[in-house]
Amino acid sequence: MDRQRRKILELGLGGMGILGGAIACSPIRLSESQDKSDKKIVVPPMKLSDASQERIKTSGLNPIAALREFDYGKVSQENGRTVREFELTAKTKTVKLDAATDFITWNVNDRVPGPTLRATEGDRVRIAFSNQAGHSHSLHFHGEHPSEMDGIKPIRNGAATIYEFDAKPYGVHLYHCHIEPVTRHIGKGLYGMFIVDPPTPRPPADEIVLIMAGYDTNGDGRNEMYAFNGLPHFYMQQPIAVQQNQLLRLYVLNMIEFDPVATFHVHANMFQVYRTGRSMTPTEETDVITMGTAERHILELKYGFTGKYMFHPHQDAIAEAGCMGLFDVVA
Ligand SMILES: [Cu+2]
Repeated sequence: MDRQRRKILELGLGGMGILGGAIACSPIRLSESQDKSDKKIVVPPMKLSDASQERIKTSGLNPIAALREFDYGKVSQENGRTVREFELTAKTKTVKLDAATDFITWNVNDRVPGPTLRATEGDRVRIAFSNQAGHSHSLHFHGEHPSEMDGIKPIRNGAATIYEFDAKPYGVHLYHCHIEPVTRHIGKGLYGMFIVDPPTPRPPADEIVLIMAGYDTNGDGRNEMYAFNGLPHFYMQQPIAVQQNQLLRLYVLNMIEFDPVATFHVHANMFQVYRTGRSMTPTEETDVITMGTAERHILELKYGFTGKYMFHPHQDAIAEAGCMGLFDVVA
């Protein structure tokens, strides 16, 4: 069995029938540090219900792929350093947030959120960005780079550009469209996570991406629906299986426009906070952390007891409108 196939099976996606084919085409990879480590990280199979499979198919959104999939780019060496090339395309796509709600997204690579890009501090990152969305867009990255790579210049529909810079500093970052009104361009889905790993890798862990976002479905400047990784209420319907007594590393990003802050809270546990992922030692232990728009953190925890545990912002109106999920801790 080849390595890619084995990874897919380890991720529990092998038996997904119609979805298996679609997901297997995308670059599902555990983090490189996990790949290289002797310590085996267990990713329990996600047994997708028929309803979940149907919802992923009809919604046009795939929160399973967003959860543990990292895009390390096409890797090469230039003058003795690692270069990672990414191809990102702005697209327009109508998705189904629930049975009654169609929503036109502006997005990257037909996904909301866009792919989670990943590099190691000091790598050269080269992003070929093309715009096929019908409107002007751009990609603005957080992190350090020269002004000409800051991604605030509109790239017209049908045009392309290259953003190139060194991946630094290590931490959890993000990218998003920076065309005005930015509230709309982010609110309609043109964003993703950008992880820069430290030169010395973090300890092995089950690594999970959770991006909170809101949807203004009627254009009134307020969000009517919210979601983790794109699809409202999905992880309540389909809990995220995690292993008991194993380090769980959450990369959490708040991309909610229109609401000034959202918190992130886990039930029945505490987590270690690595603010913006900018340290190797935690700065705080808590069970609820407040995040303004674009704030992001690494949160680490272990569940000592099996069972189902909720996670959600403690602005409960946001949670109840779709930004809520469950971990299913298994032995
Ligand atoms: Cu845009």
